[in-house]
Amino acid sequence: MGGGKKKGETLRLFAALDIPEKVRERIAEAVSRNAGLLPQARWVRKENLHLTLKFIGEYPEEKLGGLEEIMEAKALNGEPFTVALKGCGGFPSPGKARVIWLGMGKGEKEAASLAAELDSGLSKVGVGRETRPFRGHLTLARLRNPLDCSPCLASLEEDLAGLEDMDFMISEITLYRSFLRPGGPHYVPLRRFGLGRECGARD
Ligand code: 2AM
Repeated sequence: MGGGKKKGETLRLFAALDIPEKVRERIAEAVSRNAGLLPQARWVRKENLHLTLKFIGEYPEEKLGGLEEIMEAKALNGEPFTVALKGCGGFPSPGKARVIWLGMGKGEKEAASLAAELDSGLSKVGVGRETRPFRGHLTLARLRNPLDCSPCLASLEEDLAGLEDMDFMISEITLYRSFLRPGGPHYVPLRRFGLGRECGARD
């Protein structure tokens, strides 16, 4: 953790829920079997798979302490919950998708409530409010141009049918720094905040 911060710079940040390694592996296997159905897509690398709660965007490094305080308080107010990933879809629609995603069969209500708390809390330290309703999802791939992804979605969904049974506990929120690189984004965890308990670890 740490993310190589320098004084006076802005950091591209987001808050997310991490998923266990065995779930990532299961998803990555299905993606490798199905990616050929959609060669135009940029598939998210295994280590980058996450559930976004709040995209913060560029944020001044010197104000990071205040932002972390709010995240800590919101996490402390929450409690651990179970998540199960289920179903595939496309944003804005499967027929004209720019994003391919995995949905939440369990835990979406809790994730939505955390996202709303972060959205209102972080607005007090200069973070823009979310205008769209929260849709709990894990992005699998992005497309530069909208495309009919229905056949790929059907195949992925069949391949990932057992994923719902691999449910897992979420016990913390992670603050990530994102580095946009030509080969794809690189995400660095800056700090984790325990849900309902104090455990914010930092380098
Ligand atoms: P997504 O999963 O819906 O693509 C890091 O970029 C994370 O922040 C991504 O997972 C992305 O969500 C989310 N995010 C939300 N709004 C964003 C924006 N305007 N630009 C980049 N990422 C955004």
